[in-house]
Amino acid sequence: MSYLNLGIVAHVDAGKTSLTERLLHHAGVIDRPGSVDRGDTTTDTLALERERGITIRASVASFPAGDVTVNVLDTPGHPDFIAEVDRSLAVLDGAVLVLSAVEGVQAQTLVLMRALQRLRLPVIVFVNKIDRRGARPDVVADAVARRLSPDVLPVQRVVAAGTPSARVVPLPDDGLRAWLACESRRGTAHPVLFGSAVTGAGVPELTAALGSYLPAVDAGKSADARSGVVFAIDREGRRKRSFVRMRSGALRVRDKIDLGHGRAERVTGLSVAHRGSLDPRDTAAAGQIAVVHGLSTARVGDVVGRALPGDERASQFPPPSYETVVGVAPGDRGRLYAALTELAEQDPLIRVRRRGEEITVSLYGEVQREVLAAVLQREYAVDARFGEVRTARQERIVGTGHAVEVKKQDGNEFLATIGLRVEPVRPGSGVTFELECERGSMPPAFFDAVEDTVRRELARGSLRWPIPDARVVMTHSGYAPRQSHMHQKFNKAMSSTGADFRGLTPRVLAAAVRRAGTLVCEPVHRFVIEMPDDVVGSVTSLVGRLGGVPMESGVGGSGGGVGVAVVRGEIPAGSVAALQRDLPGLTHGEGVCQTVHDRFEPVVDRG
Ligand SMILES: Nc1nc2c(ncn2[C@@H]2O[C@H](COP(=O)(O)OP(=O)(O)OP(=O)(O)O)[C@@H](O)[C@H]2O)c(=O)[nH]1
Ligand SMILES: [Mg+2]
Repeated sequence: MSYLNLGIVAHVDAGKTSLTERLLHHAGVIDRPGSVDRGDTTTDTLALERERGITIRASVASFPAGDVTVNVLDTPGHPDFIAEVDRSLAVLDGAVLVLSAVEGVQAQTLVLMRALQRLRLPVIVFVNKIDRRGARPDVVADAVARRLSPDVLPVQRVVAAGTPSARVVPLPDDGLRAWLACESRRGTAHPVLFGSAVTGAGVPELTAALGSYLPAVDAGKSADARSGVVFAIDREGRRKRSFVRMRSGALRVRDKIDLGHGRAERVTGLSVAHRGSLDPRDTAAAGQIAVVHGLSTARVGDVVGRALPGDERASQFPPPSYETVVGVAPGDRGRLYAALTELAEQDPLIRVRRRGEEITVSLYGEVQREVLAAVLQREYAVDARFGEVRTARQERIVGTGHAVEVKKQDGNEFLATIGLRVEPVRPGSGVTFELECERGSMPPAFFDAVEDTVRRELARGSLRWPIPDARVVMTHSGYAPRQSHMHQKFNKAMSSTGADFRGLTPRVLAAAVRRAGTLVCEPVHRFVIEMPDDVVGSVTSLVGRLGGVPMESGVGGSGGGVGVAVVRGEIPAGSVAALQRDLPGLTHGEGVCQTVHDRFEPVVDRG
């Protein structure tokens, strides 16, 4: 038996969920393909997904394709839910990147393709919606080659495009297919296929292509050492479920698992994706996705068993650009914080910060805020009020700063000596923690307490804003050994505990960061605006007024329309809402603007 963990990824509304239904239907797993518009698909199961007709959480179903069992992960396309996609990417063997034959290459398509390429994942490009009026499969295939990757090769052509009878015909194989299969499995070239998730055209061909162009994992490795990774967490009722992708070895009910959070826990229940549902099992084998009960301490990214190189992978997508203050009736504040913390555990890119009475959550956008409000209300019965969405900022260390506090000196009330030096590093390189003092000078638990606190404080932004990148060096250490008065018990007042180190670290760190100096940075987005060509002048000056920089302009939209102009450039995230608001008025309602986060840059005073 072999498995293929397959991601279906695309921009919003490209047809991922509809295509997943078609694949399940073609494999005989469901009797008739469900419909997003009727709200009865296999993978959009949340009430909110069915009401809104969009995917919010990734979900898994499985179907047979030849002798391979395909676990298909249908992912959300709305950029507000990119964190879901990110987690799915960590466990894929390959992906189908879906485009619409009408809308073509979108900003989000590029973002996704770049992430897939960075991970060297094998990708099949599927141009969907060939039945829809206005479908231009050839134009879109050219745009794919031009903008996504030159290493693509269409293996079909479409007849009767743009009509309900549109279908696909294989192109003659002039010896290239074997080469393409080989390159595709290595992620270095990508076949382009066409079809329609509504009529089912091209779906049998796509199913066959999964076997030829993507690599499956052999379950034969079950005897090897166990290795798996937690890639999603959710709750069924109040019961926590961990989604684990098994890479080698096996996982069984009653196995004791140590995820590295201080205590081993027992697997109390296990299911695997089987056809359209999750089936209870005793064992999950290499290649399978297991839904595991009993791991109450599990977090996304945890390794089950043996770690492999690359497990420490960083997020493929930028952090949220926005944040908002969340308020509730005073008596509900504790419940709100608990609910948000639980949600953040399911979604590690959602950061919850609490400073005094104020609770802030980070967000990708307005839709995510609406969904969060609905989830809090329905699942936690918390009536939350959200403040204005504002730009999430970060701080960048610019110099070197050092601070030391010695135990029993200068009013240090903690039984701990800590010295920390903070240094700048290249943006994007993360936080590193190193020791310049003797490792043997203190029990390891105290060093761990300092490191954990440093990382938490920097990520939390308890100083002002989160500091994602820094080199932190511990220069001084000291503690009071475990001691007691004669014939008495262990005395906390005379001996250091972890709490002394956790208590003192924030203060030393804050002093070191203050001395190092920081720059406040704001998120900058890349934008693409399509508009009638007679308004380019007024749109570029609007962009300029909002602090943006138009960098490139040309004619023709993604499909090369007549009289359509395109302007690309960069704009501070804080100005995106104003741009979206003012664009229709300047463009006779015809301007379309897409933006994606690019990076954080020091805030410029636009006076
Ligand atoms: N004509 C036509 N419509 C399609 C096709 N595929 C999907 N649609 C329609 O496009 C809309 C979006 O389809 P979904 O399957 O929800 O798209 P999605 O990519 O899963 O959307 P998100 O999960 O929200 O990103 C629905 O109204 C579908 O009926 C197709 O091949 N042809
Ligand atoms: Mg969907």
